[in-house]
Amino acid sequence: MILLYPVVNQYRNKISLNGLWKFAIADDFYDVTKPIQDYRLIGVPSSYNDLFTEKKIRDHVGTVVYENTIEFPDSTIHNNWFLRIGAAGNRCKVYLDGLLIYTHNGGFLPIDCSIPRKVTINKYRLTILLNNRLDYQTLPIGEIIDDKQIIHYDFRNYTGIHRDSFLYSKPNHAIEDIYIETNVFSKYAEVKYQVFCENECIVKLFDPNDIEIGISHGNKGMIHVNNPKLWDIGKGYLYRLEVSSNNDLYSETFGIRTIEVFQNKLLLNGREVYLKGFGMHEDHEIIGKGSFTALNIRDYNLLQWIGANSFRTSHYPYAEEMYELADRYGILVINEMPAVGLNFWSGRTVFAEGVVDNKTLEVYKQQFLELYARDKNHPSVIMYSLANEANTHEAGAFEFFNEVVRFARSKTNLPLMIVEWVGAKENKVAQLADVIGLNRYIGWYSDFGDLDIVPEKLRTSLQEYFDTFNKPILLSEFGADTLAGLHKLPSVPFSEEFQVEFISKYQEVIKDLDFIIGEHVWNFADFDTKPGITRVDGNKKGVFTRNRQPKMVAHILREKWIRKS
Ligand code: GCB
Repeated sequence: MILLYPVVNQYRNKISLNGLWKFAIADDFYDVTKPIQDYRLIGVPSSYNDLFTEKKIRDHVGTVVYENTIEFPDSTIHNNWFLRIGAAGNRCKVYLDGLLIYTHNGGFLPIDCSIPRKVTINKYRLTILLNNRLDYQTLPIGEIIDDKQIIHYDFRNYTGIHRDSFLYSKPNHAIEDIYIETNVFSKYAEVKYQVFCENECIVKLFDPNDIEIGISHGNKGMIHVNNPKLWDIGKGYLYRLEVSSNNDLYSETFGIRTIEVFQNKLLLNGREVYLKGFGMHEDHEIIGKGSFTALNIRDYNLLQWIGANSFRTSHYPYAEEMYELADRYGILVINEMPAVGLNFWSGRTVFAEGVVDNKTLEVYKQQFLELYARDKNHPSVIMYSLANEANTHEAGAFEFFNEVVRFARSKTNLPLMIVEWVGAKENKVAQLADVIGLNRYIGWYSDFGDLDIVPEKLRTSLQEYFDTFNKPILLSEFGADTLAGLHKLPSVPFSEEFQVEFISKYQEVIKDLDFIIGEHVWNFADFDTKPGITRVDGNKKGVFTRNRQPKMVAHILREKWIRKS
């Protein structure tokens, strides 16, 4: 699995495919051999759902088609060209002049495939079929019942070409992949690397000021760094390995830092760190899950303003650019797999043959491989979250998660977290994780509106987890739906005052519990969901509005979090 990000240099090129495409709702018998008929214009990147005015497009379940013409400059006839789409949901088939060249399952990880070219032709019809159906062999999982898509999680099943898309080229015998591992000692660090390339490479190391500080010959080696500048919260010190062969060049940035879980604490560079931040979503008006740098920058500026040091990519891997920004801003990222919806919120069993079973597990492993391949060198990624609110009290859950943890552990040394909703006593899997994520909504989904009950119930539920599993706990979700601008004195649920009281109550409880390694408020911003009687225009638990403006609680959090840094 190779997913180095496309770059331009003297040996490599890329051509953006962002912008106008042709689009149509299709069916499963769509004829790709003919150019698209009756199409509409569409913008990439973006979800398609909220761009048009018809419900039948917004709510379409099944296949849609995107089409574009691609053309290569004459001078590049001998290069090897590839297609890279940051993400397109959910299942994807890529055709070139009507011929299938690639299929991909997974709406949150890159589509990356080589473009077979004919010497005499330089212009091709690129057709992308996307199928947004979710079933037991997709992540998130879903069910189709009576032709209706049923999802068991709380965000929109937005569909489209969501992230930046390129054609990019690599030379023959290219530098295919670079693995970097750092070890920190008291006065120096070791930078170990492995390059995957058929040719012999030279590796140069540059410090955060871009000054060359080391060189090594060979595809596997180590470079010493004296007095390294450690990557840290708010200090996005990035080193750069410049790898070159006789016909290729690739620069990979990385940070020097350590992460470990030790005696129920999370340590960054040997120092205890308390996580302050949010579960987030990729979600905006109009563009849905489309990723845009300017909007991402706004989110990072708000994270900095409020004094957050971390976030969880709930409930799926985000666009690559988000991790690049996190590296630079010095923000800690908990990278979550799209394993959400593994819960029917009823008595029905999830972990069973024909439901979430070995086939689902294979899909999971493939997506974890892709996630790890894509994100392995980002210093901002400090932990992997393997699932959100699965039915971990079921007997079959143990077998599934045992294998998931074994597999993830065989790839990464980073701490592994599983985010839980069930109580400690019935949980069958929490002992497998290094960190337990707990989502708690006492005073909201239970004991609605009663904040007096929160201290005792919350403390008991957290303490029970710690006593049972002896693992550090991240309070990974807590929050209350809040209508921006609704003020009530005394407070009532949905008012801004209630959100302040709710969040403050939780903070008061956890401040005395030293096994709690952090607090992630649910959610960073309001976001859209499937329609439902508990959702008026989406989920309103945001500390910021969907338009990224602060609710009252944002100012309160800012005061506390900045003081606590
Ligand atoms: C949860 C889920 C999250 C929901 C949230 C809510 O426990 O993990 O996806 O959005 O609750 O607001 O209901």
